[in-house]
Amino acid sequence: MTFHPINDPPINYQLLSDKIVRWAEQLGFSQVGICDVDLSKHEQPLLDWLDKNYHGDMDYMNRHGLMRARPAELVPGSIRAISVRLDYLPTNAKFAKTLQAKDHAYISRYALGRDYHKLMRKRLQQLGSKISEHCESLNFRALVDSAPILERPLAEKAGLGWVGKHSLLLNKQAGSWFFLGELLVDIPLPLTTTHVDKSISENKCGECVACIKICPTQAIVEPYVVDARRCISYFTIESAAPIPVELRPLMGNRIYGCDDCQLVCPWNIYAKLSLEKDFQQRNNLGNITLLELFSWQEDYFLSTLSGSAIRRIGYQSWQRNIAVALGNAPYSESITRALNLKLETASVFVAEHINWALEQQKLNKVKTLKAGIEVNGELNRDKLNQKLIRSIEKSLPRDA
Ligand code: B12
Ligand code: SF4
Ligand code: SF4
Repeated sequence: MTFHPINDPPINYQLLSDKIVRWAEQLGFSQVGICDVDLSKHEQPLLDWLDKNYHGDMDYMNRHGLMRARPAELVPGSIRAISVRLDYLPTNAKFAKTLQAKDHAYISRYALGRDYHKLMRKRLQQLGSKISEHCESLNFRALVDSAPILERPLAEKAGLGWVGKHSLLLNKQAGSWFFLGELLVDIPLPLTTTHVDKSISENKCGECVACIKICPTQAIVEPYVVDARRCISYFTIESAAPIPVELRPLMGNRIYGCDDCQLVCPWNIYAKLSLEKDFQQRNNLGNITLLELFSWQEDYFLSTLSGSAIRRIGYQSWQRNIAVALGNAPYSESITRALNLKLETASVFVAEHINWALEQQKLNKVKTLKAGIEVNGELNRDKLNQKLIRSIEKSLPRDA
């Protein structure tokens, strides 16, 4: 128990901490934990990652330097992080079905519904306000994704799971289909990791390397380390640059993010479906053809995707991604027609990707005429994709 100056009643932090866990659950978070903010052991790995330029053109990763590993520099006075996770897997994810249908768009399942940032930040703010009612002197800041802070190491410290070899946080009871967020606070809450089952944050990857092997672009360059520049999630979402030509065929039909390394992970057998209405698919985005999406005009793109995270990449990147996926689709006259039509109005940036796609379509046509002929290592790519699809159908039948 800690005693505050003269007129303030003493605050029982243990009791407060128990209440925080309850409030967080009432707010809909899947799990909550509390940790200190010492991430010093992550400073060197972070510097190494930046030194190797693995962040590509995500300048914001470099801008704040070591602040990412020093939450108390980001929000002076912070001594604890209340770390939360929120399951996002929608019902009827249809992973295998969509990856199999090459004329359909594969959109990362976290992005089929509403943008998670707003929802989570609002709830974290509510949690902070609730704590303030019981602790007037509290200073807090709610963070979700965008702030320069290492969220996975914090969540691991708070007992929400362990960092897997794909670098994502995994949880024994919930797999990895969840978002992370945190509230930095300046009160000495007791650490939850001292009384929760420590085995939760113990690394349980063992000898498994399934995620490293299945990654279509070999972006997991060593266990726990992702070279973002090779990650489909990076070049379809984060980067506004042209997609490197050698990586285009490897994208397949993935037009926004990628879930492959999580799809082969055995721990996702235990993943829970999200209870959030906001994370269920909207606008039929989980089952839509590439051609339909390619026909969207900019104003339609902006209005239809209002409230979705996808909108933030902008119309140019959106068209860039779909053009590449159309190039990867089996030859069809309607595809070449649509690509040629769009060429008339496309920007120079998008036109370059459309021209690439038209060339690919030509090659794909030859391939259909001479069955079995290989285009740009396609047989190997197909084998990997088929392996992934079989693994999903076998291990994740509910979500296949
Ligand atoms: C930049 C970023 C990306 C980049 C870079 C990814 C990366 N691996 O760093 C790109 C665009 C590629 C990306 C992709 C995705 N992202 Co992202 N991303 C981030 C962001 C903003 C920062 C991550 C970061 O700091 N990276 C820098 C590296 C150095 O940090 P780190 O990976 O945490 O590294 C630490 C550990 O790996 C550890 N470590 C290093 N070596 C070793 C060795 C051992 C033995 C051990 C135990 C640990 C260890 O130390 C490192 C340094 O501290 C976070 C949000 C945030 N603020 O944290 C979301 C975040 C990590 N992303 C998230 C998601 C969902 C994704 C995608 C799944 C989205 C998608 N479906 O397309 C993919 C997954 C790709 C993948 N396998 O990582 C979630 C992850 C949730 C979870 N369950 O873990 C986060 C936390 C966002 C959120 N708020 O929910 N992302
Ligand atoms: S998200 Fe896809 S591209 Fe990125 S590391 Fe995972 S499997 Fe590889
Ligand atoms: S696929 Fe295997 S190695 Fe990769 S994160 Fe999952 S358990 Fe760990």
